[in-house]
Amino acid sequence: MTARRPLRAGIIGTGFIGGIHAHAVRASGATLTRVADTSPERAEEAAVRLYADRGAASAQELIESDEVDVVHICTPNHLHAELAEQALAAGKHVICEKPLATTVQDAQRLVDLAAKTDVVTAVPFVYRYYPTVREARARIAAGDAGPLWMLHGSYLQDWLASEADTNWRVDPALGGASRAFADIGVHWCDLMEFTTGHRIVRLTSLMATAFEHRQGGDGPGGMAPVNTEDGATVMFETDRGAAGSVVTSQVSPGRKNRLWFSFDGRTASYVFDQELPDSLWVGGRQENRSVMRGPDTLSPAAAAFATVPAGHPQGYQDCFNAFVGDTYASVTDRAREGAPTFTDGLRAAKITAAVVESAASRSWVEVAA
Ligand code: SOE
Repeated sequence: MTARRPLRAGIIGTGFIGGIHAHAVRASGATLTRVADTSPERAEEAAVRLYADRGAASAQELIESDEVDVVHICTPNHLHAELAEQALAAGKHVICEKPLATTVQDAQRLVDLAAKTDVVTAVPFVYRYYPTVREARARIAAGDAGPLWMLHGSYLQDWLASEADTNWRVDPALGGASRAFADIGVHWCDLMEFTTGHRIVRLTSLMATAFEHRQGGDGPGGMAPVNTEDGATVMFETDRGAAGSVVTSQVSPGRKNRLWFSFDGRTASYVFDQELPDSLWVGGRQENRSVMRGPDTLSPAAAAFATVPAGHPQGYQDCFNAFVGDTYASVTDRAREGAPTFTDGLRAAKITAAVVESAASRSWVEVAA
């Protein structure tokens, strides 16, 4: 058997998330040949920091490079659609950070363009890769809980819990019309739809801000008005007749990255907590159980995602590595069931648009199919 040439990856945008992608590229056996940032100098600095072969002078140079097979887009949100379109036009496989696009129209255009090619597309809904999430999914698919009727949870963070905290995501021109929901609420909705098989058909939402101003503007005291939500609550109905709700917030002091769900059926409920991801809580009328992650505790579909021995924490970077590994396997081998694609990015854009519309109109809104 002859060894295959490793895939060659290029990463555009080398901040926090670009670094996570770089680790995942290497963990998946690929070579990081190029990185690009806002200037050639920053790209060269990032190439050293992220162990890339070299910096590209621009995003366009990276996309057109003969030494890049897969383009990872890790820039601020407003650049995603344009760069993804250029990468597709250049015949490259594309992993684009979420949101795939800041409008449904742009996300739809990307899905349509990708459908005309044979490249692989992906959006990092990486929480799908926790073995305990897969365990809940397997048990729900097997009907262990009976019909699910109540789907609820939250996704809470605190990295913006001070008016001194700011970020490009706060500015709608860079981040899009929604901030907290588009950044983290979409993860929860993706996880819910992926794990349960239910689809949100209509919803009503409320958006709120904890801070009217944050630092970093030209106003008095260097402050800028805040025009995106610090948090959103969403109540919804699904195509299979369940009710549900999710609270998302980036100003919940003490909550670092608490993506939590409870999916409740008549005979069991399944609870997952991203800050304690090595166990799945299974609620029952007579007794509750905590299923630990391990090769002999999970069903085969979930055990396949347990990459370190039981009792050794498996976390966020491991999920990212598994996601990138799955995406690369789709390039070299065959499409993997459960790997999130541009179609899932479009789905998130549709739900986000409905959340924004509902909050503005204070009414129930149908989610586009
Ligand atoms: C910031 O809120 C962030 O990095 C998100 O952008 C990621 O998608 C999430 O996984 C962790 O938090």
